[in-house]
Amino acid sequence: MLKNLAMMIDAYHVEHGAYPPDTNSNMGSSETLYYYLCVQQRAANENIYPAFDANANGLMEFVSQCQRILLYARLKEGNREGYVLIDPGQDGLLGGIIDPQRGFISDGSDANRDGIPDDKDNLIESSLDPEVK
Ligand SMILES: [Ca+2]
Ligand SMILES: [Ca+2]
Ligand SMILES: [Ca+2]
Repeated sequence: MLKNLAMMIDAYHVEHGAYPPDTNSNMGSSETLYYYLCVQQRAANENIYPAFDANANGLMEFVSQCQRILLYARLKEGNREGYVLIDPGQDGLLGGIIDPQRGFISDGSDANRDGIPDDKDNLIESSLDPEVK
């Protein structure tokens, strides 16, 4: 479940005082997340969520049950920090953009022209810390 992965991100935040990076050299965001939660932490987090090298570049990434690559981004709004984690669903399409402050924003697009907005089947976990005074 996506929630399990979100819990791992929260645990990382508690331990490191920051959310896992969303970019690392030429890795995709899901590969970067896998790297920080699994590779760097040495197997302690294995089997929390399906991972597979779906784009065959030699680096593992978190993938949904239908083998779609997840998207992950850190958020920052003022002094509040957070993240958004997205399973693009069966269609594998995001149907919007990831705003670095507000997280996922639907654009209502229907790139696969099935009459259904592409973000309709997305699963999203998102968190933004309370304002630090
Ligand atoms: Ca990969
Ligand atoms: Ca979708
Ligand atoms: Ca669609």
